[in-house]
Amino acid sequence: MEIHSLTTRRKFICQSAIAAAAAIVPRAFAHTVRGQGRSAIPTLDPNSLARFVDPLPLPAIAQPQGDRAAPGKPGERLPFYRVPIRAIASKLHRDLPATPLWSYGGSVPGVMFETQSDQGLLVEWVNDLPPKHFLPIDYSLHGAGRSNPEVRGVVHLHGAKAPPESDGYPEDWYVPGQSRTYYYPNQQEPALLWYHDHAMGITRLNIYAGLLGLYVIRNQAERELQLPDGKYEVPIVLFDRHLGRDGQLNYPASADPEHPWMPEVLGEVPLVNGKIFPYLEVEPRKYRLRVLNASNGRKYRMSLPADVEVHQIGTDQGLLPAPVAITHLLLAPAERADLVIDFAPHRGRRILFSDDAFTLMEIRVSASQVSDTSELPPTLRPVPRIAESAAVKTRFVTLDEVKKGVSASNGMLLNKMHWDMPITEKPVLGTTEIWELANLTDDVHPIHLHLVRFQILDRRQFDAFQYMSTGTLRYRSAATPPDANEMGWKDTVRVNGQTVTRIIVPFEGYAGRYVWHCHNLEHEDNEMMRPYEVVAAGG
Ligand SMILES: [Cu+2]
Repeated sequence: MEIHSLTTRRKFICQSAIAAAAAIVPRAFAHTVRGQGRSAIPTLDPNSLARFVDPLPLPAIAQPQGDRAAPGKPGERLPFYRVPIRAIASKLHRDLPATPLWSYGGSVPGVMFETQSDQGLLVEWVNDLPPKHFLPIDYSLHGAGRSNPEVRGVVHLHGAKAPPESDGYPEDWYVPGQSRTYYYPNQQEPALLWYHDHAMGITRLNIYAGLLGLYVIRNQAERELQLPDGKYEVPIVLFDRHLGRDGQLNYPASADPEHPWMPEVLGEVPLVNGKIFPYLEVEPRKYRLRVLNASNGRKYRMSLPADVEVHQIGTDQGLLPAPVAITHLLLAPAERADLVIDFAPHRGRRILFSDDAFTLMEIRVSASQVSDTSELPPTLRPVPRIAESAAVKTRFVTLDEVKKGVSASNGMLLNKMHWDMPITEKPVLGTTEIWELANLTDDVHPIHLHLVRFQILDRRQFDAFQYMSTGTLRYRSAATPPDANEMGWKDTVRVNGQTVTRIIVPFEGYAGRYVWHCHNLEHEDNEMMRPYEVVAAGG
């Protein structure tokens, strides 16, 4: 038994060494990782697979099943969708057997919603999952105890301004055989949103299993820009996984069977829209690529060859004020980027779409002559900067790494507070606040607030050690403004290690209870998530 576990541990050390060469790996990673349950299956080395043999799959567009009365407005009818959440098997690569996954609507990424600003819709999310989970639950995590049913889920539409009862509160999970109908008013500007599971304590496992999909909001003003559309607009969903050579999902576990939680999960297999090393055939003209990082913990730093011009036109919550020429694209988990790339100068060429760690996809530009009436306009939409003086309150909140009990694994907290402690963040509906996110750790944490969109004010390094030992905040640098491609509306912000990142947030939409959290899913599941409550003015 001991020999067995040593062998498996060595195997995973090799994996993490591969990952370490390519990406940021936390200190705890290398010496605590081992497989769980499936340790007899050798790990798949993606370099053993043929490259670019599968076309890039595109998710099917969700179709409404008639209409239903709008909540609270019986005279108004809204499109009604029903999405089954169920186990599927999907081929991730031509030469691998099909992989068991969990899916929204039959594919991973799931069925894709296309809708318009101010066109509300209803979705019945139907839990048809099997009764047993196939990934290793850590029963010691808050909300994941053995008294709960193993399989449970709740859907959150990331980036949506949705009423609290339709936001997918982590404790609002439900079990196989049940469904919930959520109302998405879409009273917000065009953006690429995404929906995913948010069940307390097992979100990382449910999303890893495949519970994620895209949701696009459009409007007339955006159509008038004549950006590339139709088949010239391509969604790109990135995530990474550990796979066995049999193509099955592996989720790593710590060496402590009572506390299998891992602080960070970086798979060695990159997937684009659910395929390993796919290819995308394009015409020599402009394309719009809408990129989502749906990984549990991996940050991507993507690039194309230096002579291929890339303009970023949008971020999490829609268009930037103007296109920004970029050479690299940094995306942390849950961030989105809207890109325009003109392939006209690259007729007949094969172009690699890469990350610092991986080759992701091959883009094949046809040799044909085509006409292109789409535009890359010099300006996109106004994004007025919110004046700091508009804020009625400034909150200083910390991002913390803590030792939890006797477990060797560290936990992550916000403001040193656990999930079930009293709510401390209670912004007033209709007011604007500045949140100073002080990261006391060395790692980047992508922080996401539900319900709202915000702007990044600046980032500033500080002495985290001095702050922790004396409570004094001493800055080490001048404040730096956000990157040019972060100057739009955001809903997720990279908070770098030992840095205070300031965001300015108008709390608009609905009063009620929401959450804010780190979007590294391993952190989120180990309590780097807190409820917050938007309170009605005068309430
Ligand atoms: Cu985090």
